[in-house]
Amino acid sequence: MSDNDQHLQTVAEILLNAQQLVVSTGAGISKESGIPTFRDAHDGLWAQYDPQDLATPRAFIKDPKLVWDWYEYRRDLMKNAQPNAGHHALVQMEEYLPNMVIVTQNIDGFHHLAGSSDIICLHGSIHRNKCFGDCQGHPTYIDINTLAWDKSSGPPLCPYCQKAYVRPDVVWFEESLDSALINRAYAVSAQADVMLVVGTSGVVFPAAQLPIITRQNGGIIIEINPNLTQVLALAHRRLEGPSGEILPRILDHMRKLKQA
Ligand code: BV8
Repeated sequence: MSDNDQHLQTVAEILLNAQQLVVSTGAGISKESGIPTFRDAHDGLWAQYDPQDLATPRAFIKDPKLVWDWYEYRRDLMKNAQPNAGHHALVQMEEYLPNMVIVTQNIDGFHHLAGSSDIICLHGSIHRNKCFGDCQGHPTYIDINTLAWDKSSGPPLCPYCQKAYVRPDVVWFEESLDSALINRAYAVSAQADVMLVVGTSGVVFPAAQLPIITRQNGGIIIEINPNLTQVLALAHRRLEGPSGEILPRILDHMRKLKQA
């Protein structure tokens, strides 16, 4: 068995012994679905912008069309993409583990699409839209497919208040996360005896706090990433490479260990 295989088998053993596994995922797990990561240089028009300058309320107020078109471009990418072998491996791992929660920073909905059972989506969903003015007295989410507007002008007006624009139901920088979601993420991270950190640069808070919490409570941190990240200092073990390859190989070892 190669070193690498030995390492994967050891990780598989650690996961099989986990009483509470948390899998914290970032944009990297969707890279092999063809979705650029948050900090990849986007193609064409978007290569000139820093996503961090577009994903804020101020950017939307300043130029609603620019921000809206950026999300329409990303929605298009995601509409034509599918979960990859990494997402599917996480679904199949569930049958070997008593408790497994996925906490994702991603807004693409791929963990749901793949069939994972317990997912905390910290930053919302690009597939949902709501009123920027947060007007009340009606369902929160607005189905833009039911609206008629000049799409070349940018976002539609909220059909309820007719004052504010419709915006994506995602958490922008300088916006607070849903307290129930982040509090549950903190709680499961504190209880986790193992956390698998997959495809995140680990720079955005409060998501980046989760492996710190697990480690502070004595949990084991295992990172999967082709590159070095802020998570490195926290990781007890690191598997270098694309998650779409590594996660299915870990699953294979889990299966073999269970059959032995
Ligand atoms: C908050 C949704 C309280 C939108 C996102 C000053 C003022 C205000 C706030 C702050 C401030 N300074 C700091 C903050 C806090 C701020 C923050 O953390 N900033 C950072 C930049 C320092 N956080 C916030 O603002 C949060 N809210 O703090 O509220 C508050 C309230 C009011 C005022 C003050 C504070 C909200 C953060 C959420 C922002 N929304 N997304 C959208 O997507 O459009 S963040 C977005 O970026 C993602 O969701 C994700 O969280 C992050 C990107 O990170 P990654 O997923 O890690 O992606 P990245 O591209 O960085 O890395 C990809 C990785 O994949 C790489 O490591 C790569 O090597 C790897 N990879 C590549 N290929 C593969 C792979 N891995 C595996 N397999 C492969 N094949």
